[in-house]
Amino acid sequence: MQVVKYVFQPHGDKRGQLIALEEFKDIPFKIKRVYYMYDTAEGVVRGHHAHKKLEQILVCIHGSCKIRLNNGVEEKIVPLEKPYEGLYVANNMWREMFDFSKDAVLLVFASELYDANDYIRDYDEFLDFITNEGGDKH
Ligand code: T46
Repeated sequence: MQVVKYVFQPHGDKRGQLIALEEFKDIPFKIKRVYYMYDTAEGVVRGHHAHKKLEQILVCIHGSCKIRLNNGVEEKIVPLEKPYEGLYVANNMWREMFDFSKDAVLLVFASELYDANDYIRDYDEFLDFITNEGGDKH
């Protein structure tokens, strides 16, 4: 399983850093939605689902967290701790977010609007989906 991490180019000067992200240039899809999570309680694990269609880029713009990715065959844990790194999470990928630092802000760029029907929340159903419905394994 290939983990795709983008390293964004900061426009730094003596005032500090600035990162600008444009769709199809820095983010590999049209950005239809942006959301972020913060104030995550200690020990919390979020996610526990896959998406049928949605693609995303996750950036921990403050603090740190870890992302567990599972494509139904392999699993990888990816630490996110730099505001200039973005993790690409494809469709058909089980994800969990955990080990949030107290100050973590996890920003997400999404290729689709929110659609509750795009979620697969049961792991066995996810395995069936990628096996039977042609979900490609990344
Ligand atoms: C994902 C991971 C990385 C909305 O109303 N609109 C939205 O755009 C989103 C993302 C969520 N919500 C509502 C739905 C729930 O009532 O916010 C609540 C929390 O969402 P959820 O439990 O799905 O959050 P996570 O952290 O488990 O998952 C989220 C995204 O939903 C998901 O697409 O890939 O972050």
